[in-house]
Formats: sequence, structure tokens, C-alpha cells
Amino acid sequence: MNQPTFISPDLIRQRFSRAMSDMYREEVPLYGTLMELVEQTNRQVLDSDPQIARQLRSTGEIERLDLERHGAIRVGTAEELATLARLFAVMGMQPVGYYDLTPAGVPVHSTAFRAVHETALQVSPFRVFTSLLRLELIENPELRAFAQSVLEQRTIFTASALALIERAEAQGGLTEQEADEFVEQALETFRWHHSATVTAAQYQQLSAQHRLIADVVAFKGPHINHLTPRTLDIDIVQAQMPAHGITPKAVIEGPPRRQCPILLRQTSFKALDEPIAFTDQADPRGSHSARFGEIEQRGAALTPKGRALYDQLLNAARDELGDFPNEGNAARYNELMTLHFKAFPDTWEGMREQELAFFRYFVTEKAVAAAKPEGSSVEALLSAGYLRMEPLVYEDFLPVSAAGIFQSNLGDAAQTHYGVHSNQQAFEQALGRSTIDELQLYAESQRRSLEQCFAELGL
Ligand code: OOG
Ligand code: NI
Repeated sequence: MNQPTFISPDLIRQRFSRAMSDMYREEVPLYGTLMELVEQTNRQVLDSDPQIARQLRSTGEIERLDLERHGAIRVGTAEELATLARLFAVMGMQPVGYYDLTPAGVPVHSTAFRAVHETALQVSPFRVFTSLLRLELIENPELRAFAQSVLEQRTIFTASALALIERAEAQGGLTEQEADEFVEQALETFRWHHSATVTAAQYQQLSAQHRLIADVVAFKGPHINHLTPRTLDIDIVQAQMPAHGITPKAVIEGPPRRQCPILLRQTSFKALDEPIAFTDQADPRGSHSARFGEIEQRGAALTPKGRALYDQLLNAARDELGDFPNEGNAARYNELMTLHFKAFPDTWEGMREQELAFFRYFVTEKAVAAAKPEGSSVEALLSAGYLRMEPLVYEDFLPVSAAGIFQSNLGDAAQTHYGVHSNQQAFEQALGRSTIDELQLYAESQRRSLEQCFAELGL
């Protein structure tokens, strides 16, 4: 018998990301508005800044820009998380990084499912920030038991999705037709439900413990709560949001505006209040807010040393502010951030020299035309003009920023202080595997690009 031909997991991910975006655009019209604003701004930036256009063209990022987005979901049990890991694996997505949100008063810990190799990221950089509720943080034992039993009764995957995951694992892939069905079935897990699985009173009890607990426990599945397009200039989009009927959060999370963007800058708009029917109601008389909009601007991935400097400067600025950033202190916060981040070199060359960021290297036309170079150190090749570099894009998330995004949707009343701390081991046990260290991935990408340059130069 002939071996069936399997479709690449990267293409399944690309299709899934598109299907998810179409579903979300249909359900949350403001997401469509935001997408248009981002597209318009990106076009403006590309027209007015030839250097950015050149840079995006030379790295190929220009082709992924319109496709690029991340989403987020929250699940309630180890089994749900472990099965999600298998579902995402069918699309070539692995759990990268561990994020502990408890220091910010959010009772979850998280990872990001994404592609890990630069060629796969190029086909589709779709990522899903995935949080697991930490039920052990519900103090009231009765409420905890109730939440647990509600979660144990639900199945967040369709029977066909489960069967296709098993088939992909057994066969080593999916055929074209199976992939189409998989995308359709997998999408169901992330759909919004207009009815809850608990009574109005039970919802109130869960919500009083923490709004996030109600969001995870009271529904049939882990509805996608936002999809985030990538903009080339987040300050422009932030400034233009109000004119488009969107109210952004008070401050942009992440590093301040710079010549050479690093890591990730993000802003969001508040979650919408949506009508919900509880089990003791015939029609949707209640409401729940979970779904919101967010935009992001991605910059260079930082080395461990660069990341340590980023964390240090961010903490110093926040300490000096003395409070969470909010409407009242937003201007002061931006000032403090700009001030503290003066200590972070703002040229690519400066960041490379101090080993603060990861880069991709390219052989120049000059090198192709010339004889074999004399020196063979990266230094020598760069200064001879035989190599050129572009920063590697940061593909991950930032815990302090993520906390800010969570908080902006929970309201200030949700500020809780948990006595417990990160528990990566428990998270990985629930996940059924370990998470991948993102810094390792960037180091490998950088190494591969240098190896290829050396091979091209015959060194
Ligand atoms: C996730 C919030 C974090 C980000 O981009 O950092 C996040 C959530 O609200 O579930 O999406
Ligand atoms: Ni997000």
C-alpha cells in the first residue's frame, strides 16, 4: 500500500490561525476594527520608513507580518492542558517558557505554544499564551471542591478532534483532508458559549473568589479571549485607538519607545460585557466579560545578559513609581521608563558588542564578489563588510507585561496577594512534558545563521 502524503504541520498551523482569526472577527467586531487600524498603520510605517521596509524584506518578515498574531486561553485541569499540548503538537507548536502570574495576583501559571524553528516561524508565527488555573489557590474548601467537580464533568474537545489527534500521533501526520477536518474540529474548543454551565448564584460565588476563576470554571470550554495582531508602531496605534471607538489601557507594557525596539511592547482594550444565560435562566439575563483586544510590537530577542538588564531597569522604574501604572501616573511612568532605559544601548552595534541581543547574520554582496576573507572572526567579517546582521525577533511573552494585560481586564478589585510562588514542576507535571527554554532557541537560531554564513564564505 502507498504511504499517505502528509501535509506539513506548519501549514496546518497557518490554516488554523486564519480560521481562528475569521471566527474572532465575526464574533468580536472590534477585533476587525483593530486589525484595520493595524494594517493601515503598518502600511504608513513601511511607506515612510524605507529602512524598516528594507529590514523586514531582508529577513523575510514582511511576508509573515499580515499573518502574525497571538491568542490566549485559560484551562482548568491537568488533563485539559496535556491534551491541548497534543492538539498544538499536531500543528507543530511546542510549549515554550514558563510564566508565573501569582506575584501579580492572578491565580494561574502559563506557557506559550508556538513553533520553535526559524523556518517554521516564517510560515506561521502563530502563538497561544496558555494558562492553567491554580485551583489550590481557592481558599474555601467547598468552593474548591465545587470548581473541581464542575471542571471534571466537562470535555473541551470534540470527539472528532480527539480522534484526529490520535490519528496524527499514530500515523506521524495528517493528510490534506484530515487536516481540514482537524482545523474545523479544533476550532470548536476555542469558541465562545452564550450559556454558562453553572447557576447565576454559583457564578457569583466563583467570581467573588476571583473573576478569572469564574471565567475558567463556569463555561463549556476555554474560549479564546483575545487575538493580537503585530504592529510596526504601537505608539501610533495607541494614540489612534480612541478615534476608532476603542479605549486603550493606560500604559503600554514592556520597554519604552526606542530607536532599536527590543522584546515586546503591548497594549489592550477592556474586555466586553457579553450576555450570558446561566443554567437557572431560560434566556441570557446575566453577563460575563472575558474577551478583549490587544496589539503588540515585537523587537529584538535579548540574551540572558540583555534580559537581566531589561528586568533590572524595569524594576527600578516601577520601584521609583511606587505603584502599579494607572491612568493617574501614566505620564510619570513613561518618563521614568525613558529615564532608566537610557542605560540600555540603543544601537544594534552597541547591543551586539555588549552581547545584549541575538542576531541573524547574512553574507553581503561584497563578500560574494570578493576573494576569501582574511580574518574569520565575526568581528573581522562584520568590519570588512562581508557580513551584515539583523536582530532576531522576540517570539515570546513577558511576565510583568502579561500581568498588566490580565489586570487591565479584571479591574483593580481583582488585586489579590498569594502567599505561594512559582511551581514550574507542578505545571510541567500537568502538561505531561517539560517546557522549552526560549533562550536556548534563540541561541540555536543565531548559531545556525552563522554556520550558514561560514559555509557560504567557504570558511
Ligand atoms: C493572557 C494575558 C497575557 C499577553 O499577551 O501577555 C497575554 C490572558 O488574559 O489570558 O495575552
Ligand atoms: Ni496577549
